[in-house]
Amino acid sequence: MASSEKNLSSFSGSNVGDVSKKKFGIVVSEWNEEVTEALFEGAYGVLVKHGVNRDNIIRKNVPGSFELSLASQWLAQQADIDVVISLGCVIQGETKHFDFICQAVANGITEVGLKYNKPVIFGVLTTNNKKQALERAGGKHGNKGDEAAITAIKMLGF
Ligand code: DLZ
Repeated sequence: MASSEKNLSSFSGSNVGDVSKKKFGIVVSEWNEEVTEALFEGAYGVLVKHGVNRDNIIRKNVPGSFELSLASQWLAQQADIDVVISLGCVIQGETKHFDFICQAVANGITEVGLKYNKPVIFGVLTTNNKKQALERAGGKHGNKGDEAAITAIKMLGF
């Protein structure tokens, strides 16, 4: 279990290859927008910091996390896109929606990566409440958007 104060974004950004010519697709879910915008800002900032050309970062929005899989596929099937980052935030509610969406997007994103033989990064927060989500979107537990961007860069250097 993570400690209550631990920054969970403990990925190291060191020793990564040259990504200046790589093209990144980022899909952002609009549901829980405050959180997903923070995830996007984190991811974008990390990519630029590591030398990615701003023109090579293609952002697309979808209504909710359930739509991330298909939109990721639309980007992954574009030959010039090297890696896709999927960003979303699913918060536990009073219905079974949470379980269905989390499972669908995790499976869907996995399938897209395997089908197109490209990294498709799972940058989706799945939390009990909004507070936990914000803590992981630039709060005391780091930013899963940063983490997703580092993961994308690392997978390109595999
Ligand atoms: C419907 C729904 C619910 C209840 N909760 C969330 C959520 O916490 N996070 C999220 O990204 N999307 C949610 N959605 C919307 C679904 O992802 C999807 O957009 C709709 O079911 C339409 O397909």
